[in-house]
Amino acid sequence: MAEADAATSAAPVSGLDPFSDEYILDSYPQHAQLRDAGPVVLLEKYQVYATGRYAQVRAVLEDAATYCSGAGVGIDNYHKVPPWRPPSMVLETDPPEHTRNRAVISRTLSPAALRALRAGFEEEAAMMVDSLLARDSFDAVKDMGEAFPLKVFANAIGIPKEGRHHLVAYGNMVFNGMGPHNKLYDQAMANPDEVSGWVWEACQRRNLTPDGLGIRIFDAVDSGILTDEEGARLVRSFLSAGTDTTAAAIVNALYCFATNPGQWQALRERPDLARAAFEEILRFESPFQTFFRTTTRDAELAGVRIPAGEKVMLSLGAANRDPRQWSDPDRFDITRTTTGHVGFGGGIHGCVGQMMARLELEVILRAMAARVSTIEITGEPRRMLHNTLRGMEYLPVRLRA
Ligand code: OVM
Repeated sequence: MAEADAATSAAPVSGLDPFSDEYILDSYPQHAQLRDAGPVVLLEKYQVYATGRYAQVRAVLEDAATYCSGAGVGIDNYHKVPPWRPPSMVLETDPPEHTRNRAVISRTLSPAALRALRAGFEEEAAMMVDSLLARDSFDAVKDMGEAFPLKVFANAIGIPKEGRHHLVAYGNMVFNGMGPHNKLYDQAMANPDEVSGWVWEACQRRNLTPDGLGIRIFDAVDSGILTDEEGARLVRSFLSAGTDTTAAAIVNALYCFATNPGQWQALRERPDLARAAFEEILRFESPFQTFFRTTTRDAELAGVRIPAGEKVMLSLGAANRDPRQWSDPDRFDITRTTTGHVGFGGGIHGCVGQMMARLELEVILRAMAARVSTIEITGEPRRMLHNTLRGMEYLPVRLRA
């Protein structure tokens, strides 16, 4: 099915640069250009293929045999450029290793394990919102987006309390590191040894609390499935994937509701919509905007030929607003059906931490819905310039009871 044949055509060439300041600061018109340029295009500047259309993004996600992850999910092809860190054992692998490693992570994030975390998360969310209500205004990026996962998620994994700010810097390296070697890449990689060193220490068995999720990974070491080094590297996946993504989601949630006050009132009236609201936030302002796959063989996507060994960029952000898939895609509506959004990716690599992310966002949205009547932006927000994540660098907010 993925074989190329004579009926296929070459990809149209596009001059768009998804990693430029202009694209990042004004993404939605640029996403439309990417989608309208064709189902698959060749990005001239980087000589990689790209799609922003929902149907093609979905098709690539669902065909891991043709579109692999083992050559990295950033723009660099690890078969040609050495990875900047030892590759992730789950994000940057293919079956059968991927299947085995993902199962180890998956077991630690069981429904029972997540249920056990809920009450503590609720308590922290209530305390956080109460203290923010007492302030005239605050920075939603630092005081909410980063503060919440650095406390509750890091506690849940069971890593040391000292130095957790390194997790934000590390996430910046991981996610900016998926983009081209531009100024954003270089800024993120400014202090690699200190940051990576701290994270690697935090992943070691001796530094994990006995009641956290991180130490459970080492059960697979004890049963001989993984080596000690592999155990630490799987714990590293929690820390890589679970901080900056969630932080961006929290900030984007605040931004969506501050700019759509009617939707905030709708959530206050029906706090049971909190989980649905989070899915719409992921669709509407997807924290994880782009990642890549690499073709394992000559492929054909919507009639366009993609040779073997090529990088294909998936714009999740563009797919989540593709008018070919969604009606009125640029409207933020917490009551819409969001089934099938690709904010968590999809296929065999679909976010393994999604139930954790949902738990964190649900408790925050519920804590706010119970206490906050209005969410106001009090100054000039600054969008985060970032190769992969969509979020804010600064978002001054006032909450009123
Ligand atoms: C990992 C990893 C890193 C970043 C993201 C991610 C979205 C996973 O190290 O496994 O999933």
